[in-house]
Amino acid sequence: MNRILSVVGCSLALFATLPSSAQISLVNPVPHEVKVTDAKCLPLPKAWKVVTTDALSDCAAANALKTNKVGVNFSSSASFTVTLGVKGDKCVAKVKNMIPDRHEGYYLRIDKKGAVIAAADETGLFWGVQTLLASMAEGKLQKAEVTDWPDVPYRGTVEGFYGTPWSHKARLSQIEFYGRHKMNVYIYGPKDDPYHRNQWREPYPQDEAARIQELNEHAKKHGVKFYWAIHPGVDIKWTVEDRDHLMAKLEKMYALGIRAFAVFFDDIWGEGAKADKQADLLNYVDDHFIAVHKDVAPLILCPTEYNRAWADDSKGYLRTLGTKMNKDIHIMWTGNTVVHCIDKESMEWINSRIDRKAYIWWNFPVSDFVRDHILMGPAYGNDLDIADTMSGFVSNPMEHAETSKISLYGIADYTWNMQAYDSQKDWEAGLREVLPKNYEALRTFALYNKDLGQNGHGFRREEGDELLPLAKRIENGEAGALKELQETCTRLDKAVDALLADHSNPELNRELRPWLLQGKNLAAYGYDVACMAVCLKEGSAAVGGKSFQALYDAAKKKTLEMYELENSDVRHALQPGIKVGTKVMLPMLNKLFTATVTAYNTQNGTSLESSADYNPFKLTSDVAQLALLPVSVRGNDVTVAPALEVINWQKDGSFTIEGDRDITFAGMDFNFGVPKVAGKFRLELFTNGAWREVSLLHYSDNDPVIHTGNELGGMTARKLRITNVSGQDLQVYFKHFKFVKQ
Ligand code: LOG
Repeated sequence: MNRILSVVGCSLALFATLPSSAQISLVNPVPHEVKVTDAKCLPLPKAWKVVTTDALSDCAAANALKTNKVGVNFSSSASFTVTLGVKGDKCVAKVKNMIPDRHEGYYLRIDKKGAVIAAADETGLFWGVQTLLASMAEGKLQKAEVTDWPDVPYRGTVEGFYGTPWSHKARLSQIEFYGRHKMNVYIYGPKDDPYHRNQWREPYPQDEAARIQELNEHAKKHGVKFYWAIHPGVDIKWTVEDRDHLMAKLEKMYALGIRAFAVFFDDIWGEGAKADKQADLLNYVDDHFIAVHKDVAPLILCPTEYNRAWADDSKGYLRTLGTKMNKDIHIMWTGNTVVHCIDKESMEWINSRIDRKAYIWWNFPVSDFVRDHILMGPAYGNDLDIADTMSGFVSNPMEHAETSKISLYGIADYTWNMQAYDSQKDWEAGLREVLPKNYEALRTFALYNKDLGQNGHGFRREEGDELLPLAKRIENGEAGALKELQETCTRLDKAVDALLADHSNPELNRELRPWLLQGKNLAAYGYDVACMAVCLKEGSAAVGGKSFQALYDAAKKKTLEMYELENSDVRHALQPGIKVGTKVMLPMLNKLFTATVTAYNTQNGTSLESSADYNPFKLTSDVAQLALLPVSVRGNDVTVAPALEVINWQKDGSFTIEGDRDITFAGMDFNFGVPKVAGKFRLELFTNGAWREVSLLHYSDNDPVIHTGNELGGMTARKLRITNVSGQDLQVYFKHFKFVKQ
């Protein structure tokens, strides 16, 4: 009996309840229209052959079938045929009316004898093959018809973060992952590749050029377009000479085979930030490079005012780009602020100014401004009815490439089929994809690694909501709550052990390691605190063989170990710490610790220290962008994490760092990214009840590093303060700030 289950319009929730469509539900992104033509699955064919045109015989789609990982051999004598064709090809003439009239659209029919994939273009054909292969991942053949297309024309990532650029191996793996999940864009623009930004005029050394060439070739095989981005704004002069430098560099990249380009002007100010000059340059490149070569994708610009908070309508930067710059050039946009979710109203706002559909640069899961966190949560929060308002949507991921795949999995789905997007379901599936062997453990650990913590961009994520009822029950002293807390900690501890021991995805293991070690500390601390509370509540002399005092000592030791781990070599040099579970779990434990110790002190007349937090340095500032920067310590070095964007440091604005005890200074240096600014700031130390000024200087006229006068060495003070005394609002960077204790 042939049962026809028609599921049109991508309702995956419905799918999930239908075991018969289980194979198609393995496909990510969710296809738009699916008709399961037989509930029963068949075994996979042992072999298949490809029927196609000469022109397509060596295309990416055909090759993906040949090199498939689902275990089907490729043989010209196989009876199972996969027919591939694009619009107009004879071999798919019979189904030509089924091809969706959309870029990259495809129609796929799978039946007993074979599969037919008919697509609008070659990329669509590749996506059709991906759907076929994904549906076969569990070794079963599901008879079905799929009609599918992407909602957003350009989907993928921009490697656009500060910090260690991805390794070559990581990039190869990313590109393969994008292809599998129908993302068609990878924009190469790591801030810390010198040939992208600081030395943009210079050509790549040979070995690096060869790697870029390999990435580009690899991308072609995976349905992905490799965009190379240049970032000339820091020091560009609007001269013919510099324009020619830029053109020469692009030509060099063209010669390597690159056929897609972007020009970035983010995070700069001054001369490079002028809209009319940027528009002139981009138009020149468009007319004399893109148009001449004919086989190059439309240009992409990342503007200087790339978010609404920075856009000054009265100066008209965006409107100048909108009117002056050729309409085929895309303009990137991060939303209402640097890090923000995207909504309809803000899309209308920007589109009306730039006179085209904005190309979204979504700053998630990027963590370069909160390097103490690793972001393993779902990709949620963007409106689901804005597909038609944008030309592209790319995510800026973390420097932790493998871990980023958890949220990229969802972003692929969101951009392909927005209305059907279910971030939670995709989160689960994404976790499963990166670590199938230990998915449960990864999920447990990820629950504590979703939020970014306090940050200058004010972007926060849900974390630990599932713990809130428990927190309430603990507060109310309800029966069983402490036991549940112990179990929660044990679960976290076991998950961490399982992940530390799992090397099935070595990159993931390497990236997560600092946070896993911290997760282990957190679990141990939580368990001790729970036992302390049990001990107090039950009035027992000991819990688990340990007295209250012993448990207290153990918990205190753990907080110190957490702090030490944060400041050890496990962490990356620029990373301010290693944070896990900071939104709900740690505050809940700290609160319980303090309450328990306070009650114990009252009962027993003791005076055990009841505060849980351990951080010897505190930073305060009335400069908004500095106020939330974390301070970290390694050995004698005390460092404030750098800020990445331009800092608007108002007149008389200052920041202060205060220690929990006196600090004896050995030295200090800092870098505000520009020379000749030492005289515009005043450094003071608070010593013997008064502020004392310390002189500041540069060693030379073009040295951006600010050094302190000799009088600093040996001075002892509780706090230091730096103030903008120039009498004007200043724009500077906050690249580096460090002092050294004796
Ligand atoms: C940078 C980007 C960085 C991100 C998050 C854009 C367009 N530029 O503030 O390189 O990764 O924010 O820190 C940015 O977002 N500047």
